[in-house]
Amino acid sequence: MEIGLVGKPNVGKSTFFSAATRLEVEMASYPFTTIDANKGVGYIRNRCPHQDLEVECEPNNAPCINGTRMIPVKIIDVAGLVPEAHKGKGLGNQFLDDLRQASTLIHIVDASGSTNSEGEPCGKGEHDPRADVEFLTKEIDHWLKGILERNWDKVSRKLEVVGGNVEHAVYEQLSGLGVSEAMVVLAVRSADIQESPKNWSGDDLYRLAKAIRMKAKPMLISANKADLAGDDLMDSLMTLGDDIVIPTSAEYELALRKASESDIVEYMPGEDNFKVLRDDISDMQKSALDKIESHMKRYGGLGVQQTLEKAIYELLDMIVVYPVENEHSYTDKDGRILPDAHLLPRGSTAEDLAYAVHTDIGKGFIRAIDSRTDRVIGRDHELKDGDVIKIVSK
Ligand SMILES: Nc1nc2c(ncn2[C@@H]2O[C@H](COP(=O)(O)OP(=O)(O)O)[C@@H](O)[C@H]2O)c(=O)[nH]1
Ligand SMILES: [Mg+2]
Repeated sequence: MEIGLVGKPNVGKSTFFSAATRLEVEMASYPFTTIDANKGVGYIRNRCPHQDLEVECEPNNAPCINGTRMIPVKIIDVAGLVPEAHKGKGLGNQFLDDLRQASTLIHIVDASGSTNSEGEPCGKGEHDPRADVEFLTKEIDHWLKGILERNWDKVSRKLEVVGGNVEHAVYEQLSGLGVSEAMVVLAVRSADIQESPKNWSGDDLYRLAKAIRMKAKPMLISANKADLAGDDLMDSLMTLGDDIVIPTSAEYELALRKASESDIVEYMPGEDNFKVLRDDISDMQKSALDKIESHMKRYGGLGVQQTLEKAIYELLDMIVVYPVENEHSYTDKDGRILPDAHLLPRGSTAEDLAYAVHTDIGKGFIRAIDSRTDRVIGRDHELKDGDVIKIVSK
């Protein structure tokens, strides 16, 4: 499961990526720290169960900072997208390749309107960032439509002659794009196409592509460079239809995380304040920090952390669950307390967790125990965020 950062060039994708993937923690090893030039690991916050259970945790896959677990999520800094990318313009194809892997997208726009539609700098407010939201979703829709269209004659003829399920046929066309068959079923229903598959028009396929994109690549908008944007620009973006829009300043977030690494400030990502730790900073540093502080107060934070968390907790509707081997000491087989955190879709059951931990544990599932209550739970028991679960398996 990966988060894709998308948008045209120069809006701050790489700055957002650097900020989000920088976390200073004292840990020997945690997974996939740096994967690739444009792939890394960001973190979403989750209350560590150690706070309620009154133990000290020994994190393995998700560091704990003062009672907050930082749950790793992969982030891809997707190549900048320009209009007509689906026709191969700009880095079109590279963009689309990166996009396959993403389960959710953060569309970064320059809220200050100082980047034109091709991604070149322009005077502040000269470009309307709302236009970018429209163009980007259209690009993705055209790309998906192109894939569907490629073999549609053959596929639809076969459906007519041999029979078969149209949703399954569509699903097969999109393999490798992170689209599940269940998503296709919902999308076909919502696209509400009247014709039989053989007669689907380009417009029908486009509507279907759009419906699939909305299910398979749910997106939220980071109104970046909020530090430059005036009130009018921010207001016009914030009321953009149904989309979730979060004011962000990737540049400030990056500056603050760097300052935290150099022990100039103490800052927990996502909070709306920080503490200056040194009194020997220069006037320039001081005034930069003052600006950041007043921006944070105004927007309730810098937005980078909030954006990641909304993508995972709201768009993807995930929960965090902590599996343990011993339900009384909350340890794994090596005696580590609350070592691992697992991200699972809401609705996941005790058995789903068992499979997420290991296929063999899933196969041998007997029952589970909710460590917080000491109650035995069955395989179909739905888990909730923050659960600490022991699985009994053959
Ligand atoms: N003022 C301001 N500038 C930013 C912000 N984020 C990025 N920038 C600047 O915008 C320019 C483009 O950023 P970059 O991350 O390379 O954009 P990308 O092409 O989308 O990856 C750089 O000069 C950044 O310093 C922000 O939040 N505020
Ligand atoms: Mg970049």
